[in-house]
Amino acid sequence: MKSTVEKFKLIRKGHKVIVALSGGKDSVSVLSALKSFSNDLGFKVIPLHLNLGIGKFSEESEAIVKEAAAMLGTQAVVINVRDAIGAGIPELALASKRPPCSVCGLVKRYFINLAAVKMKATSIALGHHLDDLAAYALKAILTGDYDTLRKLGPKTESEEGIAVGRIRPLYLTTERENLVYALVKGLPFMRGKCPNAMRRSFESEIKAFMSNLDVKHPGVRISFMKGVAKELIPKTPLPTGSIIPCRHCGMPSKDGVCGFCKLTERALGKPAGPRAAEYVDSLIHSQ
Ligand code: Q46
Ligand code: ZN
Repeated sequence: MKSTVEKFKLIRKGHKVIVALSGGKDSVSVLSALKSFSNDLGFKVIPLHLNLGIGKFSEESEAIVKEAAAMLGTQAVVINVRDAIGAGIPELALASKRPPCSVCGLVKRYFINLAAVKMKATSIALGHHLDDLAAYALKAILTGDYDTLRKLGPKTESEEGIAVGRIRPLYLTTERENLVYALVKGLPFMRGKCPNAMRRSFESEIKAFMSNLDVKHPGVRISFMKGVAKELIPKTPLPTGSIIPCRHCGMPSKDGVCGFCKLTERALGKPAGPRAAEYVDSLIHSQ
């Protein structure tokens, strides 16, 4: 992970890096590894967790995140989505008539970015590993989805004051290596699955195909992702239209109202961006 951080210049001296922790092995390993060389490279690490309000699953995830953070000598900032806006993922999905995972993805991206902007973080570290990223990238190429492909690099750039860039320290690390790391280090991590987790069959097929290929031709996924980062992403055209601040909450939007404010207006009758911002502000000031 350290060599990936150095190779792709993901973190520099003086940076403030938020680690988005789900409680799973991947994000917990990222926190552990980044902490282990943060003094060496001179950056600061802040663990951040979102309690999504998905019953027992969310309670267990929060407890594991707190345990892992304490074991690594730090404390996690925990955003409780239900406390923040009065509804968790199940209620939002029901009221908006959208699939829980699509609502969840939007809510997670929104709160993590919001917290990172408020904390003036330099980047957000995500726990996406090589197996998933290589499968997503091949799927994007096979289906001609270049918008998605462009987002699959080792880092995305920040937009001053409204969006904090994301980094992927596990870009060249396999899921298996990551699991071994977590086990060897004795890190606590969530073993149970979210009740809403679905098997995405096409992605799983591609993932299985690529890991078989990697057994026969070791390193093929690494060279593929290095090629994606170095050759394909820089040559993929940027989308047209600019990003403008949401008129309710100031977060990024394409047309003046962000996806989170649209979703919450539909589900709760009022855009919840301003309420979320107030909650995150008071959380940060109470730390
Ligand atoms: S937490 Fe959220 Fe996942 Fe649960 S509701 Fe779906 S997206 S499955 S990673
Ligand atoms: Zn908004």
